[in-house]
Formats: sequence, structure tokens, C-alpha cells
Amino acid sequence: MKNLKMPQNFLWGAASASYQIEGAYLEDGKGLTNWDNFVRIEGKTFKGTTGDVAVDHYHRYKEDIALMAEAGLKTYRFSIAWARIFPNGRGEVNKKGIEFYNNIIDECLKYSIEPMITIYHWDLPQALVDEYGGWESRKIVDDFVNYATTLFKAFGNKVKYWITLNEQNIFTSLGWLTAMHPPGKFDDQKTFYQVNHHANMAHAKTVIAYREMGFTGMIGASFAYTPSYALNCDPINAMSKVNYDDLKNFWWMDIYAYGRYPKAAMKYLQDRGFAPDIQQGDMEILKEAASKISFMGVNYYQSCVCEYNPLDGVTPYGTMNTTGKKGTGAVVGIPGVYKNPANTFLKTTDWDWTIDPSGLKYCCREITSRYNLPIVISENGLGAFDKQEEDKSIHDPYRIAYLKEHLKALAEALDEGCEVISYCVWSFTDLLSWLNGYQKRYGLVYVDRDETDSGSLDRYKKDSFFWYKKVIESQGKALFDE
Ligand code: BGP
Repeated sequence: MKNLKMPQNFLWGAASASYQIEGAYLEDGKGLTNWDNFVRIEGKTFKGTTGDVAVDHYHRYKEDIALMAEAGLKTYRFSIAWARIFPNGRGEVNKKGIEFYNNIIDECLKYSIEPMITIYHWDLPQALVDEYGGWESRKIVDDFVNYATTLFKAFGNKVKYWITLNEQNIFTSLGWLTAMHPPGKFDDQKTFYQVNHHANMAHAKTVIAYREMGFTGMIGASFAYTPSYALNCDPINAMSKVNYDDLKNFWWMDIYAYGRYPKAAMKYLQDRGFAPDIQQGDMEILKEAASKISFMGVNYYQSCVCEYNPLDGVTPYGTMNTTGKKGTGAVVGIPGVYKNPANTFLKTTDWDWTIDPSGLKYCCREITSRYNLPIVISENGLGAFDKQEEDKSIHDPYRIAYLKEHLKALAEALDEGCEVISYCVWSFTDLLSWLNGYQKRYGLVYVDRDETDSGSLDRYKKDSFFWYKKVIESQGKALFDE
């Protein structure tokens, strides 16, 4: 094991998302988004936290990118706020928006950091929601492609890595099934699958447009991949894993990689009247886009266990732990199909997320054998309570241990034949955790702020910052030093 290293051109990185870091939510012509409104509904976020100020990256991007350079990052994955470019979703381009992201890109390039842009990380111009229900209408496909091609025109010559959609499976599940994200709808299965079909079409047409514009860079989607293990060898549990994989993972990844929906899952949805309406020509477009993507983006945080779930069993709507009080998250599942009990072999975070480094290798191996695509690990990290000491230092050995074990598993995946081109820690600085406020910290860099919008917003390097720097400098060799 000791000789494992990442390849020379490996893109060591870190990731963020516009709503979670930028703040400046009303500045320089930005339009309001679905999230600007959603966080104002009582009870939706932990202690009513918002991204109004977030960690003020909008004004401090130079300082943040200088810190990235100091850490030795080779890539920085960030998202663009659609409403900064088109305040109303379409129409006239807001020059200030283009200027802001141009500055970020130039600042990265100044330090030889490859910008990796996420086109959509969940903040949707509210105007499009008001006009036609956002993702619920097929009209969004053209508006999305118009927005994406505007970005390609503006930045395509400087930016070589593009991610169309971040975690389509999560923003749609939380938006239309569990009401935890905007638009806050509950158990709207038919719309959920329709919304996903629209998102698939938006992704596909964007990929095709990128290639038609003559760009040769790398483009793909980032999927929140939660790989599954059957509880045991009881065939009923093994089948629940097969069902879970089809409905929760391959439903999306097969579209990105092959342009097709898994057959058994489609039959299951058709039998229940939940299958999406697919227009003539859609499947050809999805297929064409699949042949043009460059990688599978993976956001990996945890694995899960699958067990048969009786018809009167648990639902997908159990409470999520958003407080950091261990053990408050409920077991969820689909009655008659599967449920996801705790993995008794593994520890969990304070937010009840299972810690499983081998799960990351499992994702890579599965993608390699099922899709044979290069892989970008676009997010991986630990949300934890951090404490700043009197002398301002932050000791986060738990984060170092988490990242170290995951990176070792990744090095093994590479050694076993997977083509992994990048790894992005979530996140570079502390930032807003959508539903969990500011106390669930992910950063390598601590930001002095809490739920109350008080705090200096000053940046402090955590121990994990120095550790990651060493790992990058040694091309991963330091992972294996005891
Ligand atoms: C992913 C999102 C990120 C980030 C991360 C951590 O699902 O792409 O935006 O938030 O998860 O999740 P959380 O903030 O809920 O702990």
C-alpha cells in the first residue's frame, strides 16, 4: 500500500456553491432565487439561517483564492448563481454578474488553479418559479440551455471543466418528495419524476450545445451517490438492494452515461402512474448527450444498507437530523421495496451520516465496471462541530482522519484500475449547510460566524488545511506515512 500515489496531473481540489458562500444576495443586480425565499419560511432551516451574507465570499474571493493557492489546490469547483447572470432567469445579461465570475476565474488562473464550474447548484431565479413553476415546466429546458450557453460564450475559452447539475437526485427528492428544499412539496411522485425528466433534458441539451459550440473541455453532471449494501444474504434483502440501486442510483446515472432509464424501475413507476411523460425524440437526445459527456461526477458522503421493508413499514418522510444531536435521524424507505437501517459495522457523524471510506472505492469500482467513465469526485467531506481555541487555532483531527481514510480508499480505487481525475474536498471554507445552519462545519478554513450573523467573518486555517497542503505537495504519498 505504501507506494500508492495519485497521478501527476491529478486535480486536487475543493468545492463550494454560490448560495452557500457568496452572500451579497441583493447586490449588483442579482435577482431573487427560490432559496432566498425558501429560507424565510419559518421552520425550514436550522434557527432560520439564510445565505444573505453567508461567508461573504462575494467580497472576499481574493483572500479565499489566495488561501487556496497557499494550500496548493490544483482545481477549485464553484457554482454560478443563475440569478446573477440573468436576474429574471432569461432576457438581458447582467454585466456585473459576468464580471464577478470572470474575476473569480482570473484569480484562479493567476495561481494556476483550474476553475471547475457547476452551472446549477440549486439556486434558481425566482422569476422562473413565478412564471411557470421552475423545473415543473418543460419551458425550463430552453431557459437553462440559454443560461448555460451564455456561460460557455463568456468563459468557455478559459474554463475546461463544467458540471451541468449538482445532485439532481437530491434537489428533486427534497423539493418534491420530502418538502425540505424549495418548492417544499410533499409526496408529489408524478411531478417528481416529471421534474427529473426536464432536468435530464436540460442537462442533455446543454452537453450537446457545448460540443456543438466546438468546445473540447470536460463536461458531466455531479450525482449524489449513496452506494448500498444488502443487510445480509437473505434473498429478500438482496432484492431490496437491487430495487434500491435501480430507483435511487441507476435512475440518474444510467441517463447520464447511457441515455436510458433502468427498465424495471420504469415498469414499477408505470404500474403506479408515476412515470414521466417523455416526448418523441427525447430518448435520442439523452443518448446523444450520454455519448458526449467526459466523466461521472460523484458527491460521496456515505453508504447505506438495504433491507426489505414491509408494506406497512417506514416511509421516505422520516425526520432528518438537522441539529447535530446524534440519533435523531429516522430510518427511511419505500414500503414494500426497501428501507435503510443503520450499518452496525460503521460509525456515524453527529448528523447521523454513516462514515464509510470503502464506500468511496465502491462508487468508483461500480462506475468503472458499469459505465467505464473517468470519475470526478466533486464533493467529499465531514460536517462537524469545530472549536476555535483562545489562540485562534482549530484542531480538527476527526476531519483529517475522515479525509485521510477516504483518500486512501480513492488511491486504492486508482490502483485497481479506476480512472479518477479529481478529488474535491467539501468544502474549502466553512459555509452555510443548507438546512443545518453554520454550526455544521465542513471547511479546511474556519470562518468566524455563527447562526446569528454576528462574527468578524475572518478566516483561520484549521489543522486540516495544513494537512491537505502536505498531502497535495507529496502527491498523496503523505497519506500513507504513519
Ligand atoms: C451536498 C451538496 C452540498 C453540501 C453537502 C453537505 O448534498 O451538494 O451543497 O451542502 O451536500 O450537505 P449538508 O450541508 O446538508 O451537510
